[in-house]
Amino acid sequence: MTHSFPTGFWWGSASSAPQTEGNTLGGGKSATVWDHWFAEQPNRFHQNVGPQDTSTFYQHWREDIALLKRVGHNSFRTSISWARLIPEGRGAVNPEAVAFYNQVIDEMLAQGITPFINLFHFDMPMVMQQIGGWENREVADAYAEYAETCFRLFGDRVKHWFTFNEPVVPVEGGYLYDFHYPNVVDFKRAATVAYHTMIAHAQAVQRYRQLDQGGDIGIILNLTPSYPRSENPADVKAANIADLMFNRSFLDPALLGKYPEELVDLLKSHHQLPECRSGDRELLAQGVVSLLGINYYQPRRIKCRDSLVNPDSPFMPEWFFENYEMPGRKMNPHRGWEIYEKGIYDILTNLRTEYGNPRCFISENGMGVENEQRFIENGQVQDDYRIEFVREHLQWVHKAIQEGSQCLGYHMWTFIDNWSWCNAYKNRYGFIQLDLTTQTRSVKKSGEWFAQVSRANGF
Ligand code: BGP
Repeated sequence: MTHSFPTGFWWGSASSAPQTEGNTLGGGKSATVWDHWFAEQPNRFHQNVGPQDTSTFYQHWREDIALLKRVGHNSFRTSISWARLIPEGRGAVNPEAVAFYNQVIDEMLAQGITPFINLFHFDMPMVMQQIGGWENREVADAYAEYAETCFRLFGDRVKHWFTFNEPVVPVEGGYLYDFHYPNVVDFKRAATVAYHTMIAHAQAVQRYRQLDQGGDIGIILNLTPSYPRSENPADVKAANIADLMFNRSFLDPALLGKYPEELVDLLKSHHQLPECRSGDRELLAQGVVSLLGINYYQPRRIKCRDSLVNPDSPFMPEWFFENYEMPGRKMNPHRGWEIYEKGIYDILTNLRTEYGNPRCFISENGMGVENEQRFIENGQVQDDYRIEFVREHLQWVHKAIQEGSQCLGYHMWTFIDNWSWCNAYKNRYGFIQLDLTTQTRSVKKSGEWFAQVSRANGF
């Protein structure tokens, strides 16, 4: 074995409630923004497939957990659905939801799989969106109550909590680039949403610590390194602004308890700062996590703008940079994303040298493949491309650990092929193939390979 990992390394994968549970308006659950948007505009979703029947985990949780074990998981992340647990957003807890999540958590523990539980994966309850979603600071208070309810109900057994998954994505999707509800294009509103998300995060962290349950409270961020096209100062400056906007806007408050001054100054000079309250600085300082999840799929390459900005266009991050397509970049041709394995090492190294080497783990990494059925041979998806993808990323993770990174595990996106928002089932990511008509699950070649790697704790 050339790559062996530290004892106790977390091997597993990640998923989320809205992408796997199905039964989206059953079991006492109320609608999320996804249910609402799909009812309004089904055409926005790939092949008009909406959130209603996603992977049927609500019915098949017991056999799915058996499959987790089969593909070598010692840990697994999913999320709790706020709209299922507290259908009105605030107040009464839905007993059916409590029973469901208890069963799932207990069964995972019985199978020797450590549950990692995230509290919010893009799934704002519609009742909360109707009062403004994250633009309304009351929603942050409601979220903190919901978080505390989860800690009290499940915290005796769950010791790895996460407040948010990729909190920048609903900001980008819902308030800048039109790929999430409510399809707003307005930077100041986006900044408010981002800010209130971190206020909600800090309140949840504070409540978790008050309960003194002895576990980890973390956050999961998609850290996309910004590589400048060249060392030309104009390119470097542009890449730095992209880094501030998309990475450090969440990373700095999560790890340092405060926003980067450079980012604050930039927004201030363009009149885009959200409204702050006195006491916020102290509150944000309490939001420092004890565990950071890192989602990494692809790098971001940046160059300086070639053209002047139209001053009448809406203020956007792209006022300061352009995305750059590097000639000869390695591509995942089945998804259209660049593959740059070293990026995962650069993230871990940056955390070690610039952020005091926090406890962290890879919480998502993976390779989406469109029309993956074409790779079926003798009834099994022969996804050698995915095995190669994982192995090459793990080599860089291994190197970072050798150099001192406190990276504690590697979770793939994802376990079973699942529903992915507007892309629905277009790109498949699972260790386990899902037949959409019959809901049959079959282990892909990569699932078998991963089980071996996990059992050997290396490869
Ligand atoms: C990540 C999200 C996941 C998942 C994945 C795949 O950013 O955290 O929820 O959906 O992206 O994305 P896609 O299906 O668009 O390839």
